[in-house]
Amino acid sequence: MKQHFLIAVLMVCIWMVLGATHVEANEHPRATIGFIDRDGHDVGAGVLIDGPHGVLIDLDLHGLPPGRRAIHVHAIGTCDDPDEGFVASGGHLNPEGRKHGLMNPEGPDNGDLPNLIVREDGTVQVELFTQLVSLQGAPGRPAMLDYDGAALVIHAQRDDHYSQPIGGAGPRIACGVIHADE
Ligand SMILES: [Cu+2]
Repeated sequence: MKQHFLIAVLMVCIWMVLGATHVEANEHPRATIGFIDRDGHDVGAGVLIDGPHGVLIDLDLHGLPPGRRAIHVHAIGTCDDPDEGFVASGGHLNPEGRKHGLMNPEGPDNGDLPNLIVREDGTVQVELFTQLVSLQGAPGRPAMLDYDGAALVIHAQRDDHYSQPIGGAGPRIACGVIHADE
């Protein structure tokens, strides 16, 4: 019995050491993103850093209409169709088919984020944080960088964080593909 206990303790120790090494090796996976508008013009860039509890999204944007604008994680990493309004980026990253809305009792979907607040000069610098997704995959946080990637999409209107399917966010006005850092 005592031997079993010691073996169990040893296994926990090995697991802790291996676990710690694993965390260190994967510490803070990063990705970058560059946005274009419907004319294909550059409207800024950002960095995504995946920490132990969620993803920090650091954005520095320009050329956007002032006011509150919705931004979401869309399921497909494609912004090749500005003329068509970035529909190729698909719907929100939402593998479990949850309702949209950070404030919806049946939500949120995994792509939901707070609104951007764009200044009068069309710029916005912001750090967003989401615990609903990961870059490469984490428990309870689906991967943005899966086989078809993901995009951040900015909409023409604000997100009311409640109504379906996208909180009244309106057309897509800017899009950026998330690229893993090598
Ligand atoms: Cu969206």
